[in-house]
This record gives sequence, C-alpha cells and structure tokens, in this order.
Amino acid sequence: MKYIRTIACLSLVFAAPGVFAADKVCKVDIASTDQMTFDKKEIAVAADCTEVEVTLKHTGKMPAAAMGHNWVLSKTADAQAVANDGLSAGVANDHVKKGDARAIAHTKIIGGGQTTSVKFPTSVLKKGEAYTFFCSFPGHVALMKGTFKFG
Ligand SMILES: [Cu+2]
Repeated sequence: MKYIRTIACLSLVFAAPGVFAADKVCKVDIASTDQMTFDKKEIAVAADCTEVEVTLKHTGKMPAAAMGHNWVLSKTADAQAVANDGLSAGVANDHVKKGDARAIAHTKIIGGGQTTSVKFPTSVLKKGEAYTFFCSFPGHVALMKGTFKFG
C-alpha cells in the first residue's frame, strides 16, 4: 500500500512541471501618437507563447474624440474590411463591429496620456498566417498598421 502511494506521489511530481511550464504570457508594448502613428511596424510573437498581452500607450495630448487610437488584430486579408465595418460601429463600440469574429483581439479606444491593454490566447493564431495589427479609428488604418507574426 505504501509502495503504491509513493508511485502516485512521484508521478504527480513529474507531471507538475509540464503543467506549469505550459503558461507563458508574452508582453508587447506599443505606443501611438498625435501624429497618427504607431512606434512599431512589426510585432513578432514566439511560438512558445501561450498568451499575448498587448499594452497600447497614447503618448500624445489630443483627446480620444479627435485622435483616438486602438489596437486591432486580424488576418491581413480581413484588415481593411474590419476597419471599414468599424467606421459605422462608432466610438461606443471602440470602432469594431459588435461580434466581429474577424477581429481576433482589440483594445478600447484611448486618447492622449492614456494606456490600455488586451490579452488573448495564441491558440486563436495559426503559425505562418499573415496577420496585421492596425488602428480602426476612422481614417487611421492607412497610416497606423503593421505586420504581426506568430511562430
Ligand atoms: Cu488611431
């Protein structure tokens, strides 16, 4: 009986590191400005990240109504359509159409001096897929976009 219990304990010890090592939150910081720019053109997330936490900072002074920014992630093929639908979604919905499955992740819209973040699992991403991050505030997608790579 004692022997069996020892075996059970040992298998717990060996299984546990695998369970805890499975969580790896990878943090990404990106800044946005009153000049309608992001400070990054590319974000790369390693394949062993289980979650991504993106923190968006607005380093400008202008209010959200005039120079609001958010951070939206979609497949590159969907980016323009997600941005277009975001126009009519309005600022109350952070300029992302409600329930838009093409928007993989997005932050809220912020103004100068504010910071926001979004966290999402990498299980929603496919290695090798072409992703684009962008700002969906009306008129910003042309200047405020970049490449997002996973894997
Ligand atoms: Cu913007």
